[in-house]
Amino acid sequence: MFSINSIHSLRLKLLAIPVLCSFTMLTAQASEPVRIILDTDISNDCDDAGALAVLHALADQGKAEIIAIVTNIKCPANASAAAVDAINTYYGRGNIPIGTDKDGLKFRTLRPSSFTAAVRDEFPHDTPGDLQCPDSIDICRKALASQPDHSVVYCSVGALSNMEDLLRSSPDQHSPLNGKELIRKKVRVTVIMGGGFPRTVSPETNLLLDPSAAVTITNYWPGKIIWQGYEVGKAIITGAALKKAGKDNPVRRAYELRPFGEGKAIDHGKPSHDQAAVLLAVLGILPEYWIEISNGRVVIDSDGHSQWKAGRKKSHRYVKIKGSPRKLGDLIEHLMIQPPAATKTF
Ligand SMILES: [Ca+2]
Ligand SMILES: [Ca+2]
Repeated sequence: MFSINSIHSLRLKLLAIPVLCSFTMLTAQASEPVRIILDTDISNDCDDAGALAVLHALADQGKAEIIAIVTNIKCPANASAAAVDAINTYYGRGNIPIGTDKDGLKFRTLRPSSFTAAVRDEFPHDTPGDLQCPDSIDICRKALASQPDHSVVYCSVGALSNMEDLLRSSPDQHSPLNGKELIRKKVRVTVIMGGGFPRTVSPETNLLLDPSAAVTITNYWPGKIIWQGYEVGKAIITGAALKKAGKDNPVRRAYELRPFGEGKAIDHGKPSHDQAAVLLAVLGILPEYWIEISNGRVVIDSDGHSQWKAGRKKSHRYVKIKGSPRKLGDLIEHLMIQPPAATKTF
């Protein structure tokens, strides 16, 4: 026999089941790692190496899954992909697909990197020279095609050349979709470290490396883009904490070798453009760290100048740091010096 009270209680329990189920589903969704493609110009600056350290630490926490890494620079030492693989291998993820842009930045002569060749030569990996690696676009298309719809975060921390080539790519063995269709179907959000906001006086490096690609991306890349201007990373100084990291850490080595100011980047740290972009890509625009500016769009001119135009229809946003940049700096350094969770795999 059920009393009125027990029937009422049973009804409440039955009502609670779907609520519990949907909460569990939400929790499962929230804890799913962010599938990320990193597009890096690792060669000149070592914040790209720092960004890889942050990304691997977030992957160790189960927050990110690195599905591919592509480089967008013609590293004079031909060693950008090998340096990336040495870092991946250190963190136990030496089998992440890596692609290179064969004609990357053909318009500019770049200085030799202070660290890519050393990282290639001093640390274990199994990647050949950049010219022998698979092409960035092939790697990107394959990675995107293999992922669930609207699941990938594309994070760019260098020139936008690969993005332009991907956008203009044709159907291939990986997907019957063209580049724009494939991006629209698979990419959930794009994070771009580039430009400066609300406007730049002189062009920012990543846009200046390939201004026509930057113009194309800002006009035609589909979906939501979070822009992070140079003023953000410039305010966040990190890297000195790598003195506490092991000597077998290739990211520490990059900071030991890369000149900054009077000495090296590891002495007192340096700006953290690329690490900040990776944080945004994996953790999103967390309100304790960021102010989000929306309801407008980014406009880039052919000289590489950028500005924010309010009130224009486009799924663009840009971010400003909320409060002290040190909060972000502490989080980045904490992640940069985490030892790998896994053992080395090639
Ligand atoms: Ca490898
Ligand atoms: Ca970079």
